[in-house]
Amino acid sequence: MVFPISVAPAVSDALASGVPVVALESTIISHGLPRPANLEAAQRFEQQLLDAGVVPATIAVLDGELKAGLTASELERVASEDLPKLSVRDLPIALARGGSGATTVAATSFIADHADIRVFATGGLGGVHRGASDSFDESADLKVLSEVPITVVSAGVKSILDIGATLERMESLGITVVGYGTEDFPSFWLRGSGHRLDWSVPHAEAVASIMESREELELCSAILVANPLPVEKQLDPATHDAALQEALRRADEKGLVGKEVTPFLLQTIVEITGGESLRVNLDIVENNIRVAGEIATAWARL
Ligand code: PSU
Ligand code: MN
Repeated sequence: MVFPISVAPAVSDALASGVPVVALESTIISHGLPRPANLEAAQRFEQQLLDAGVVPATIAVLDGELKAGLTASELERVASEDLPKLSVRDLPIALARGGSGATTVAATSFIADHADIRVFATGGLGGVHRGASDSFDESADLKVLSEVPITVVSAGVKSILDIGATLERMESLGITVVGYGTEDFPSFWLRGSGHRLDWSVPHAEAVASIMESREELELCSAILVANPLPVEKQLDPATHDAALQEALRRADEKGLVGKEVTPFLLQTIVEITGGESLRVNLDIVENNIRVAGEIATAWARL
């Protein structure tokens, strides 16, 4: 049986000829950013890579097909249709029904790996939620990153999560974590979290050599490049703390569970900060795409 994936010609040509490629996820477009700013942002993310000589591969499921690389009209669909959020466990259902959906970090990594794409830029990863010792709410992103040899650039994880527990789980799961020019694990809207990392790398070439070593060792776990925003671009810490407390309170009040939790918290924080968190969010993705582009370029050279 052939693996049911449709790789865009620009992406497969690039991979075949050693041109750098970076995967992008679609849940951030469909569930993480409000309309209509989301379409503009999705187009900008792709353009930013193209400007750096890197081929973008936005990943989604459309009409029962796993897609790596979208056409302009497919990207519009992802931004404008009400698509379900798909993790890896949802993919067989979407395929069997001929359905469509936006892919999380977990599902995007899985699909990117099958398309032979090695570098992936996102905003923030999923992780262990606060109160997980009772709720067991831990994102499938972590489990999948323990199984897929991809390099994902993220601004750490959001403070909606239990960051310490998330780092502990990444250690147990064998996910390699490096700070990009920092030893303080970023907390998405804020440059740091106070959680120290064991390793940091100074530039993209250093990440590419770690990727090479991972191959030599035949490890199939992910490398997480934790890339913080410059301090002058971070969200004001007082605004951040107040919005976070209020969002967690509202989620608790609603008794949310399962895959609704993360999008609800993210949306509520945008509301409470009057869009300020959104501006920071866009800067973060742009910053991660820049670094992912540099890593993919260094990797293509090796
Ligand atoms: N965290 C963020 N921004 C996001 C997400 C998480 O800071 O957009 C999205 C990503 O697609 C991630 C998913 O893979 O939510 C994780 O959801 P869950 O916690 O339900 O696994
Ligand atoms: Mn969850």
